[in-house]
Amino acid sequence: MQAILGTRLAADVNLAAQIVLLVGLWIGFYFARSGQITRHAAMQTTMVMANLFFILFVMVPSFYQYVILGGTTGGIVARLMLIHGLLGVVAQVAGIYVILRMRTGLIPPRFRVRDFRLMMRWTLWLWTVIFVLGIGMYYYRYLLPKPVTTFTASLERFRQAGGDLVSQAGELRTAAERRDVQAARRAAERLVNLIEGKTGTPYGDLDKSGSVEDPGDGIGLLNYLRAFTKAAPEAPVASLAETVGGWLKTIRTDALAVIAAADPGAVGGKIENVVTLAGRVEREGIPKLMADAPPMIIIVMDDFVFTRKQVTVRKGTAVVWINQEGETHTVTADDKKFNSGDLSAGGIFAFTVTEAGTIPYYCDYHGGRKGVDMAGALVVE
Ligand code: HEM
Ligand SMILES: [Cu+2]
Repeated sequence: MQAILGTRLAADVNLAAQIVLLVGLWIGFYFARSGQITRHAAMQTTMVMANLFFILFVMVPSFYQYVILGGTTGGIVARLMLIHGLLGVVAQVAGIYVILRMRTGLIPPRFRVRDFRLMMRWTLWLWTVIFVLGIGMYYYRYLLPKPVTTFTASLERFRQAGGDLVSQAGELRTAAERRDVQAARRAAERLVNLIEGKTGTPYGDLDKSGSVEDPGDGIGLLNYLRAFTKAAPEAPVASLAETVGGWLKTIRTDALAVIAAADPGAVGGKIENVVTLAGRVEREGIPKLMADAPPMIIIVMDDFVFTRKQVTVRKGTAVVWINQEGETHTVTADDKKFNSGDLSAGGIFAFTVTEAGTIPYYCDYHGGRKGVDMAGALVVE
């Protein structure tokens, strides 16, 4: 069902061509073994020169888009591309070298490999390995079904996070009363992580306990607030989000003070402050935001996928995308109705749908139009 146009067409044509070229080279090898040298030379020359075309017009552009423009070096596809591309250049240069060596006098004597038969054999094997790596890339990009996770940043999770905030603040206070430094620091870490989310700083194993504790979904309450602000940039939502953000930042600062303190009993005032503000976020902040905000949904970008590939939304819904990983992505409509530009870790983009219909979109670096690789679709009703 996937499109036969867009980036996928180039990949499919390249794949077919590469199979032909590899088979041709092995047939050419057989010609050499059976003494048909003229045929051998003609075959290998044709295959190597034809490959130059595919390298220059399909593979280098694809590499340029994904690895260079996207700045992507992480993830299996990018790693395969790097190894494949490096070896590919070596194999292609070796192939051209052999052709020049055999057919012309252009290679100066001191650059002439003595055992060029061995070299040809090595080149053919290297080529085969590169081919297999190429198949691997094709498999990971276009064939392997990407998990459409059940993980969704949802407003329901946002609402629950208010309760998490209150219960961690409670634990913090109890721990401090018992002078339990470890428990206090653990609760403080959970508060900070809940507020920052995994793309925030600080985030992580703040109390050095050996594990990262985050009772939330990793999005971070501050990012949820930014999503609200993007979805409804006017008052009252934006100003309310700012107020709640101020409370959360104070909680974060005070929680960090608890982690740094030798005795949680010494920062009792800050802990009381955390308890008060957490209650305010839960009771006043979150419910009011949810009541005032326009209908909205959040789509997370993580692990080179839009975690909800296809979503059905009502007209008037604000769709908010959040990039939750260190790779740069874009949210680009196939028809360019919207284009986020580069979104790095924590980057947010919003678009309010106003007309019924299907809007396919993709990441400009890791996907393509018509649902290729990193891509998704909005179905507006
Ligand atoms: C002997 C040389 C080479 C052979 C036999 C070869 C073979 C292949 C094969 C079989 C594929 C899978 C089909 C596809 O996804 O398009 C592929 C893809 C690819 N190759 Fe090569 N390749 C060679 C050289 C290179 C070089 C020099 C580069 C360098 C920059 C390169 C970069 C890529 C990229 C980026 C893809 C993924 C294309 C995409 O799916 O968008 N290859 N190659
Ligand atoms: Cu991307």
